Amino acid sequence: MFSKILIANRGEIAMRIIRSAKELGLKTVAIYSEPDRKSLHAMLADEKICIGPAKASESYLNIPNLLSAAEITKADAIHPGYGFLAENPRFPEICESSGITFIGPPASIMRLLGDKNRARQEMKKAKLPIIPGSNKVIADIYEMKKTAQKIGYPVILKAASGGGGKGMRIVRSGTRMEEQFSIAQSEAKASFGDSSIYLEKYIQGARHIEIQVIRGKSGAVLAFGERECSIQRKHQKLIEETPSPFIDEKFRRKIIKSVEDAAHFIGYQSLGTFEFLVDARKKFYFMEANTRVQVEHPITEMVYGIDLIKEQIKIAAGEKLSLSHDLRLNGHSIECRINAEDSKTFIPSPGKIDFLVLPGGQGIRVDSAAYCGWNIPPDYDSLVAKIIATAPTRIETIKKIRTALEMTTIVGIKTNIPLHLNLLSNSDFIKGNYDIQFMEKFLSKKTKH
Ligand code: MV4
Repeated sequence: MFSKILIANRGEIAMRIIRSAKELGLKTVAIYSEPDRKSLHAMLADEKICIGPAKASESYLNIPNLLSAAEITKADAIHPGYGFLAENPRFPEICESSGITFIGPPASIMRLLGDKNRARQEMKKAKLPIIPGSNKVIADIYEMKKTAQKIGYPVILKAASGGGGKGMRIVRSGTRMEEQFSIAQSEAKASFGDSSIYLEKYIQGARHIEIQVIRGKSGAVLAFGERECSIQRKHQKLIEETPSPFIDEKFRRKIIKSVEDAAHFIGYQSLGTFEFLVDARKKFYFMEANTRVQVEHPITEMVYGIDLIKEQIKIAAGEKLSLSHDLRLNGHSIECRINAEDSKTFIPSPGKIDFLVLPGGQGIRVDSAAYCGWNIPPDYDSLVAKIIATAPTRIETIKKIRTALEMTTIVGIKTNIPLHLNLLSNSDFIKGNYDIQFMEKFLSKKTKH
């Protein structure tokens, strides 16, 4: 096992990693940017090092500074968290050449899954169902028209180096295709430095679910029940729940088995997530795989009674996966992402927290790095806290999380708690009757009145 790990991240996820590291008896090193000098993650780690100014490219994304910090503190492993460098294959490569263990998959796996079109082809070989589409990058408008006609409209253009919804364009008919194609190409070039575009059939009214998987170095693999992530706005998830109200035990067993087989096939290592679309006829299609720990990982931990970060650290150290297939899904769990933003306009609301009461009690978990007096810097994402409720049934969980949100008090900044309370009282949400278009419809209804 390692003796000291450096956390190449900030905020709630840095806190989350410190907690598991401490439970494993490991020393922790926090890195922080200038505006994060008084951040909780820097205060609670055993050691801390300032790695640069506010600008992420000069601090949290600065690989030479991160590696110097690891060398100075003699850390033997680095945990990247999510965002920042978590899915940049250069990072594990450079860690490895410096003799520091990267807590995550090897660079080769990151490269494979980072190329969304390559990942598609590979998953097809691994027998996962993929969405009908082009089997390679689209060379020109002629090829795009031909492929679109073959699979039928609507189609969706995706950036090969994209992911997370950035640079996607839905094309509903064959008109103005030249324009759509060139916009998609230039957006992809601007966002990812790669203009490669591929095409898929657009699945309407789908649900977005994902499967957590973990695979050790010796090949032991374990996948978990789905997280339902369809409640999102502009590709930012707002509420996640597990199990999905849309999915039954038979379907669950099948998709879990498919992911375990696929993870095996590609020789996956570490913790990862496979994203799927599920259409109205309950057919599932692989979309992409993420090679990091995700924001919403706690709901899986709650219903399975496990600690995913501890397992991720242990297998990175070469230990055997200690989890086994007799884990049982227990109850229901919902996460609300509390952001520092206006509940109606979504405009970010950084600033000082003047008063703070976070909820607690049986079945309530709060993952946060916020404290009374903390000044949320405007430089990073607006996540203030994740409030997670767990109870035996879905309806009890909804009631529990509503109560928790009502008892939360955050003064000084605006938050999206009012929006969450509205969503959690919506009759379609309560019925489990929603898909990826839900938020758009929900928000347009509210502004009409
Ligand atoms: C799709 C899709 C429908 N059909 N692909 C979004 C995130 C990225 N992983 C891929 N995403 C999607 N891919 C096909 N062929 C729907 C989504 C999607 C989505 C699209 C528009 C608006 C919101 C969305 C939310 C989740 C998924």
